[in-house]
Amino acid sequence: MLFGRNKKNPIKIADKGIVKWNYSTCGYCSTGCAIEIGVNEDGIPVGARGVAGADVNRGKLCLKGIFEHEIFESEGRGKTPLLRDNIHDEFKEVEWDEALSTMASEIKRIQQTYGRDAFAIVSTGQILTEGFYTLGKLARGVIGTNNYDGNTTLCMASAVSGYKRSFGSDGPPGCYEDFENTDCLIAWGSNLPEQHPIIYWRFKEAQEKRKFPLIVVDPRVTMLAQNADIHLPITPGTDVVLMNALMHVILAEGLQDQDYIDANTNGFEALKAEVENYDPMTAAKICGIDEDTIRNVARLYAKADSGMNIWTMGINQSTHGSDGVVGINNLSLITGNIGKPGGTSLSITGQCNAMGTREWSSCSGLPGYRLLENEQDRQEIADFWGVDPAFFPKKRGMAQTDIFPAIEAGKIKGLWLVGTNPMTSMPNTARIRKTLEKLECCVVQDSYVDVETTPYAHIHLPAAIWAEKEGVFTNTERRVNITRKVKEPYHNSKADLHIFNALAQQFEQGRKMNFPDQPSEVFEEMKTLSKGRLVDISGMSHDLIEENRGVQWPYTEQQLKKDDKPPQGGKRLYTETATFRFPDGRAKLIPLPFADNNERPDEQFPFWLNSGRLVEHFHTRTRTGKIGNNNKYSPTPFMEMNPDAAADLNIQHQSYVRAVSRRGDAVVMVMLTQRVPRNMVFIPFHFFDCVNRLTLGLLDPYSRQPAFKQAAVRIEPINQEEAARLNKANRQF
Ligand SMILES: Nc1nc2c(c(=O)[nH]1)N[C@H]1C(S)=C(S)[C@@H](COP(=O)(O)OP(=O)(O)OC[C@H]3O[C@@H](n4cnc5c(=O)[nH]c(N)nc54)[C@H](O)[C@@H]3O)O[C@H]1N2
Ligand SMILES: Nc1nc2c(c(=O)[nH]1)N[C@H]1C(S)=C(S)[C@@H](COP(=O)(O)OP(=O)(O)OC[C@H]3O[C@@H](n4cnc5c(=O)[nH]c(N)nc54)[C@H](O)[C@@H]3O)O[C@H]1N2
Ligand code: SF4
Ligand SMILES: [Mo]
Repeated sequence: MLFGRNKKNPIKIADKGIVKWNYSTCGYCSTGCAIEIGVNEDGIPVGARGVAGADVNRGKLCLKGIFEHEIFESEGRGKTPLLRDNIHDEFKEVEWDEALSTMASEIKRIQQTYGRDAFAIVSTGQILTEGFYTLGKLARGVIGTNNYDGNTTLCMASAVSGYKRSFGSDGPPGCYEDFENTDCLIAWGSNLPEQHPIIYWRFKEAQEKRKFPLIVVDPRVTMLAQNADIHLPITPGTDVVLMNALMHVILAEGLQDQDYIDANTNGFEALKAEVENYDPMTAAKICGIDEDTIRNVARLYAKADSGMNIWTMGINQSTHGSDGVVGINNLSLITGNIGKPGGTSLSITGQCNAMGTREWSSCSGLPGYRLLENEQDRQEIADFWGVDPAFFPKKRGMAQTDIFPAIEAGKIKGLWLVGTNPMTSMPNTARIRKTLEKLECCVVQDSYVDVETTPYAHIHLPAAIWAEKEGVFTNTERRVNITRKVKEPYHNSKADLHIFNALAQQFEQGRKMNFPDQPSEVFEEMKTLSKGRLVDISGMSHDLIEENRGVQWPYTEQQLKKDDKPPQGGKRLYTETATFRFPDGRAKLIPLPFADNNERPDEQFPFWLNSGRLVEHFHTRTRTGKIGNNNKYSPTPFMEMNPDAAADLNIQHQSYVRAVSRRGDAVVMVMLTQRVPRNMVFIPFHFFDCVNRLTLGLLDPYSRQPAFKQAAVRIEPINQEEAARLNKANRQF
């Protein structure tokens, strides 16, 4: 019966001696896969596997999750706190008490000399929510600086700002299950197969079962575009024009859902008047998509019973980032596609806990989506924490992208970087380098000591990584999932939560307040503060979350009492009529006139510079650069270039070139591919001293997010030996 069995040579999986599997949530992207880490009898993590019963990933993991157990002992981890007076001195190894008391006295000195806001904090989207909440309490209630923000300004700020402008609050209204219900999907500047492989799998499986069209808007032929029914290779930075043109057609042909508009929105007439200016013929000249295609897509989307829009960095990282999000929301609202199965406007988030920081870190406000500008919100939090409400600023301070220029201008003298690496991730590296050199005190709190900001640090605080600690993350679909502690922190590193608590004890006000060290106790505080808010998690507990492999918010105490098993958290927001977060419950339709304000290619710099990501790497490679099975796919900085453009310049495949912008230059290996059009090059941003030496990073006026995706460069052939030598320095593995 088992015919040919011996010929097949089945794969044998080596026995790794795993004695226990620990439940966790992947610490890379915002998909939020449930993952189990296997430890051997010595307690060493030796394997990883997806959790079958988890709704998000149903047993699957991508290339990064599969090797995630290798990060605990990876190269370059920080072992013990480091301290020095001057960035040109050697570091000395110190104990935590000395590092934190020095840090606290530096904060006090800087604040007393230059004012409270002269000490800034830039945090991340990658620590556990309990850590975020505690850092917020420390920053807002104890240190009291208003210049406190996160790297989410490089990432999700436009989505947050667009949701607030349209719906009155942040909070993505849809979920992954919408793929199983939609009749038409438009993906704007989002490359799911590489950046959210398991969300992609959820979409693909849904589409295989029930055919529906996929429309991809991206100037590059990404992996997702290769799968599209219609690919719209848009002129960079002009999505708002395409959105207006789609709405023009929808309204001109009466394809809108007028009943929904009348019952749920304000501003329809003003929107209508604006989109009248964007007939497809005029729009085509700006956005590069022909008239017929614009009309076809508008009809396909508006006539579908339910239509879904998703987007990621192709929209957010633009000078029209916030407007792009509002434009997508406008499209969804006029077709009645919010809060219904398969009809939504879903921002695909980025980092594993980009949502957690938005909800709980107090970065741009106060916990639980509360606002510094709202007196009642300030009073509630002040009472709960035991702080004088007058201590809180009355409006939010600087965003990350304004903090760096303020250092340059001498207004900010001290900076604490928590889990972010601006030397590689911010635009215009040369400027960031000079900026960091100006600081009187720079603290780097990172799981790695070889991160590119360490050379500018006076204090390095080694943080425990991911599953060396316990707590929750929130994913793209508002699902809160838990990471249990798999092992003790590496050497003398400490959990971020512990570091924040210990620093709080260095301040008189911090000693008066409650700073619990147990993540479950911190979670209880968050639950209490969430009651009655949009982000209500009062029905959840760490154990309930683990049992159910994640629970979506809102999940209230009342829902818990109903004893529904498994707990049904909030799949969708705004499911009832006029329940948006403005006083009258109506969403806003906002007209979006287009202003062409990007750096564009010209004679001197003839190529668009596009940048983004690869499936095997995560961001600045502090982690994936050390994992052989990830790094081997792309150890060398490279650039996608169109073969016709390369032929014009006599550039060969796999040769090195210099890419030059008005800011600087970068040496990269050429990869010839039709993925990019003739007037564009694409460089992944994972490499140090590479694409961000070139980027300009003009800011969106609402969100302050940089336009990483649009700049102009020229390409020059160079000496190959010299280039190869330069590039060796960038190889981490
Ligand atoms: N493997 C891996 N996965 C990740 C990450 C990672 O580093 N590695 N990072 C995570 C994070 S934090 C984030 S934010 C997400 C990002 O996820 P994505 O946004 O999907 O990834 P990117 O490659 O940055 O950009 C997506 C696309 O935007 C396109 N684009 C450029 N300009 C425009 C434009 O003007 N209009 C439109 N419509 N599109 C444009 C680019 O061509 C690119 O293909 O990925 C998350 N997942
Ligand atoms: N050109 C260009 N630039 C970009 C982008 C682009 O598309 N193009 N994308 C932007 C986007 S969307 C993002 S999100 C940013 C990302 O930019 P960054 O946030 O600067 O990049 P990461 O490498 O993720 O940095 C996270 C740091 O946290 C550390 N870390 C990991 N786990 C922990 C932990 O548990 N605790 C602590 N304390 N530290 C930890 C890591 O070692 C790493 O140094 O880059 C932005 N920059
Ligand atoms: S898709 Fe994202 S969350 Fe899932 S395993 Fe991959 S990196 Fe982790
Ligand atoms: Mo991001």
